[in-house]
Amino acid sequence: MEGPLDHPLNIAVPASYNDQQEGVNFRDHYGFVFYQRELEVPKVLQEQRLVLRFGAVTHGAQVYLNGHRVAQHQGGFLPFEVEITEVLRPGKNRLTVSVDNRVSQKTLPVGSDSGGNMLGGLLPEIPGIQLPPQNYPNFDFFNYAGITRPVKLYTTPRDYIEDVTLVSRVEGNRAVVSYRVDTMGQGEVRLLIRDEEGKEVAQAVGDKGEFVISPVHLWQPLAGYLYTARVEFGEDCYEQTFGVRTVEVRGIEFLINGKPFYFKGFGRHEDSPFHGRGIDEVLHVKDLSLLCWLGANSFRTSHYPHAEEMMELCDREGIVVIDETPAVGVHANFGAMATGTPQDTFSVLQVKEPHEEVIRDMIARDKNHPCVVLWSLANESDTTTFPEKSVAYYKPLYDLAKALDPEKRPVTIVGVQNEYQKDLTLPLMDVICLNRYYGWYLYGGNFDAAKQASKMELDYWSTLGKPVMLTEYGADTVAGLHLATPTMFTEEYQVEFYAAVHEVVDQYPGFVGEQLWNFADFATIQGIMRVDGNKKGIFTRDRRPKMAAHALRERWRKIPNFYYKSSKAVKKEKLDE
Ligand code: BDP
Repeated sequence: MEGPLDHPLNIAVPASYNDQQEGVNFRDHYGFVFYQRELEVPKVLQEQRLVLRFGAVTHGAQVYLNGHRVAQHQGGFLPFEVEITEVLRPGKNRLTVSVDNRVSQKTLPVGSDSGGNMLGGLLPEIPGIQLPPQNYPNFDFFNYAGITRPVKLYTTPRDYIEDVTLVSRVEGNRAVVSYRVDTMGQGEVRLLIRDEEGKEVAQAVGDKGEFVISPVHLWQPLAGYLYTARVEFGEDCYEQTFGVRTVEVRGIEFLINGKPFYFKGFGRHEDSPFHGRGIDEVLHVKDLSLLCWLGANSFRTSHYPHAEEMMELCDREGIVVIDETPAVGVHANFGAMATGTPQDTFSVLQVKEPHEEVIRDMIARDKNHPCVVLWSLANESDTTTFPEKSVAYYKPLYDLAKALDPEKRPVTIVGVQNEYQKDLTLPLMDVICLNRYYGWYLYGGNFDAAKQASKMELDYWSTLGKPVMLTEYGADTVAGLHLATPTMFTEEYQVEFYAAVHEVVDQYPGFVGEQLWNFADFATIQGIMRVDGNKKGIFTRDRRPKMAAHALRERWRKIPNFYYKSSKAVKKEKLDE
């Protein structure tokens, strides 16, 4: 780790490396890669505390400075940092980062290095042929890897601000905001609160306490409004934005600012040509622009926490976000791990510790974002093979999320298509989130059957008296493939598929949202189930709308953000006229 790399290739950071060079061995490389660069810090900064921060390295990272390991981190979608003040040498330093893309039965997301491929099944051995070591993701997105989010070197004084937490409650037309500032060293904490126009609206002194904003301008869906808390501590200073809004589940309603909200949107992947899963801020802006064009109001960060730059943008734009952990593939009877014999997912997989850690880190990173209204503990976990074991696994995680979130937002788990009557885990959650493929994986081509099956399911879930929503439903659609009679994979079929689902869900008062699968086509592992990736996007991978995008736009622009399902919707619409 001390010397320069042999035969290095030029790779751009931040980005996934997989699509930056040609060759199967490069794209499908399995195991470690090494990044290296020189680092020199100007003398003027050397009096400060120097911190090296990685937005995300997928999935495992070891960081070396001049050959000494200074940090290691497992988990590919959340930040980590290390203070390098003491180890940095004057002049040039060599920074090396090893990146490990392997996923296993002990990692999140879950993978297998011995089983079959998620979409292709087990490979029989061929005498004399060495099958390349390969990683089998237990999830349906390409296992992009690398230093995927920005690497930053920042400075603070020796006594510094470590963390800021702000939680507000609304009382009439004012907000009471309780705050906490964690610091290292000696000094007094002072806060100055400004509104979006830069006008001072409150002040506070001390490391914890309350301040009042009166009158308050609420953060609203599609009308984000941010206050800025300027925190001063000795010579250190940090500006933390926050919004004032409330979130609550009451009976069958999901309330934002006390009003029943209706989710319109999709699951979104961080995925684009060339960048892979690497950050692309142009795409962030473009995707939110398309979201607004559609008349949508929300998305889920499927299936991992998205870049914090995106979360900040959502705060500004008022986009409502379901924030999801990378717990995808926690299912030993599905995909790469399916053997045919029912296995106990929660003893086959050893992911409890990483799961707790990722919930802790996600909430620590995202707690101050007003855009986040719901935490998703996992996507499509095995909740029904051994229902009690699933409860024993997820109930403590639910409690952990509640305990860690200073705002106590609602918590959910996104449920897989299964024998839902057996499921004991979903009913424990605040919102029932369902991924359902009636009309695609089940009853494909038969909308009557699909509608009937959906109705039976929604009848069942309605008895719980909790809000229910779809977090996935969709049909693979090849852009440009048309037929007058809708057939699977054509654009016409995708349009009819959504129309059929909507006809059903519109009948249920406790149905609080539709997030389809997926916003855009995305890359997956190769296999007979995928034609150049997953094609369930309503946009192509380069963000061209399919017919369904226009149809959804027609629908969503007519659905109000609030009161869609209550009688008040009628009154509200009349008022708007
Ligand atoms: C669901 C998964 C999602 C897949 C989708 C599909 O949550 O990651 O991409 O199905 O099959 O099972 O398209």
